[in-house]
Amino acid sequence: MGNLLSCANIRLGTRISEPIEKRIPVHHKCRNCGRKCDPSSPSNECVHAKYTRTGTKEQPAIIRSIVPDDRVSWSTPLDYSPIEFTSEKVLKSTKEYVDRDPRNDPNVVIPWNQDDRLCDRRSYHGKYEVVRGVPKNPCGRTGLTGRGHLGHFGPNHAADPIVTRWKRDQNNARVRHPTSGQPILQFVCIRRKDTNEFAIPGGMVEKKERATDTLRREFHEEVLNFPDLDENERDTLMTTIKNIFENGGTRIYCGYVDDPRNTDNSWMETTVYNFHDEEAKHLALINVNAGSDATDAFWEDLDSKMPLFASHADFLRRVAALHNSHW
Ligand code: RP5
Repeated sequence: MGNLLSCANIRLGTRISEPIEKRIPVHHKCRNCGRKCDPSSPSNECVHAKYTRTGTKEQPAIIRSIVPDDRVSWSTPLDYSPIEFTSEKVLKSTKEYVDRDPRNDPNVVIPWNQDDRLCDRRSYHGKYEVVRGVPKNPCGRTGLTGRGHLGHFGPNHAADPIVTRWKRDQNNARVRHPTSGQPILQFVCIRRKDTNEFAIPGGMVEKKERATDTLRREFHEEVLNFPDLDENERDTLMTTIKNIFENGGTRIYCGYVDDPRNTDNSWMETTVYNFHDEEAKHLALINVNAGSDATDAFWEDLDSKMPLFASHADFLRRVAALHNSHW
């Protein structure tokens, strides 16, 4: 696979050298901006104030401390009292892959900024600082310290496969958008079980896994669920998908994600690839079905108006630009 990827001019693990401010326009969904921007909340607070997956029966609500837009950067002064929060699930986990807190145990030594083969702790944005024993979010304040629901301090790596095809009419002609006049792309979309939001079927890179393998595994787990197919049919489908995922794809983005789980000490980074079926010969023919982490899976038109989880709208915008499609 390495050869094929290099033929397509794709180098995995490439570090992004541009300044973060240029690459990341948002640090928004993991922050309480302090303005009254949640129309659905009776208390009129910021839509992202409540930490994700809290405020449930199992987990009382955690509200992030306020970080105004112009106080996100660590270099701007702020009278700052972030809330410390790590979920019970993370704290009690005995999995080898989930970090223990070095602040509570001097025997815990974590190889920051390194890939120790079990876990890649490098950031796509260069070396991060480690302050009082834990990493400091390179994009600034989030109003929350600890790990929240994330297993690692520092970067938690994910991979996002964007599978696309052209929207076509009964005569197989590309459908154009009535306003923009540009052809419409469709992508494989899921509805996430945890937040109920629309999303790309991505997921966490598991221990010792390469991000490129995560792309296929997650696509498989989240959208390919065919209880009605016999073993042969399923094998044929799996072989087709395996070939396409191994034969390249276009790298769209790698770096920080504006994920609602980010904290001052733990954050999401991802590798995004686009697998496009230009002629509707393989991936475009697949009927997708929700798998383990999704309540629904379907082909959806790319459109800037669609609300999506984390930075997924930004990734789709990049795909639309790549194919000159409607956005
Ligand atoms: C996002 O979280 C990434 O872009 C990826 O889609 C996702 C991975 O987390 P899980 O879906 O495994 O929760 O930041």
